[in-house]
Amino acid sequence: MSRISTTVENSSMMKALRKEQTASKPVWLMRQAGRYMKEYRDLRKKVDFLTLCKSPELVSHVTCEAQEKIDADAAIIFADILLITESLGFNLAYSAGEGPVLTSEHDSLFSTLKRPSREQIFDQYHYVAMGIEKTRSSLPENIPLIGFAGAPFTVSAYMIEGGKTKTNFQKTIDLASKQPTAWNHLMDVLVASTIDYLHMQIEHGADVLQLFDSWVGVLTPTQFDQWIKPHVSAILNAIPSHVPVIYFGAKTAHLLENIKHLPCQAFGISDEIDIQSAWAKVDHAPIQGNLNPEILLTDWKTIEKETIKILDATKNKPGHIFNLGHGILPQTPVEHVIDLIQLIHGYC
Ligand code: 1CP
Repeated sequence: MSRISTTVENSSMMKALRKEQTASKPVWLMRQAGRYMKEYRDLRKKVDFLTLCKSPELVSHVTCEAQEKIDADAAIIFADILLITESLGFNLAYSAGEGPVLTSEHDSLFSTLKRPSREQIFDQYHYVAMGIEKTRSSLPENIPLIGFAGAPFTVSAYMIEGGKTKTNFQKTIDLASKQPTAWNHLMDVLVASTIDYLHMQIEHGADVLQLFDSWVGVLTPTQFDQWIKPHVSAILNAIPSHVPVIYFGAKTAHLLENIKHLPCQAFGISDEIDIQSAWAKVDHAPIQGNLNPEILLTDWKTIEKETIKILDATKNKPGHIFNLGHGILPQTPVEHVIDLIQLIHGYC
């Protein structure tokens, strides 16, 4: 049951993704539901992170609460890019200090890794499907719901390194460069399961998708073309054309001329490059970004100045969605986020 509502289609976010003029600039923020918000921290005192991700009622609550509180023009379903690894035989845990920790019985070449069937993905992630349905029915009709997945490189990095990298992705780069057969097998399994996972999200009400390739910026353009592009393209080509997809990676200024060839609707831009140059590098395709999240930790004058720089640089040019260059930092004052969005909406 795929769902396209005319109000969602006419929202500023969907219009920007089609490069149409909008009355005000659409804005949402990566990690807009999370630890910087008191309501979220209070809830997390009562439930652990994975239990929260697996409770459709709470997922819907957290997703909608954040969108409403900051007045964002889109909501992103509360989940995590690493949930998919549970269907690949990984034991996933989140520890307070260290972040995600992944363990499995797989050997170092992942030769025992098997592609889960489509039915298995739909069964195992039924909680994501239900979270999306509940969220879609609770959100205002004109607010698009963004579904998401991690891209194969970024997810594989956690599988190979066992969690947050301690070797600056060296183990992952070694596998890709020295064990091409194992790498391609790992990518094929991730591509197939990610396609099924995203199809499920579309069927249950996701209006837009974002593919998070957060750590791809550690690669060179040649490595990107060789190790990443075919697999990300396979995912993007499997998404029905009425669903726009945003591809995001941090610190990818040196890759934008390669990234622009991916078959997707829009590109996430991180903050190490000015938005005007980034836009030129992707031939003025729709973009999303790119305020440095650390700016939100400073004073209002600085926030205003840096925000207006981006607004001026993209003024009267359709196809820009305001966002941060990466996720909101947990120590961000929520008032700064609310004021930021008000400033963007009020800017003519
Ligand atoms: O303690 C807690 O409450 C858990 C913190 C947390 C949260 C709020 C984690 C653990 N994941 C999430 C939610 C989440 N993760 C969302 C939905 C919330 C929203 O955006 O509003 C999304 C889209 C993600 C995606 C995600 N998870 C990414 C890609 C985005 C990015 O920031 O680059 C990545 C890399 C992860 C892995 C992950 N999960 C959690 C943490 C702390 C991390 C990063 C670990 C690291 O630095 O390597």
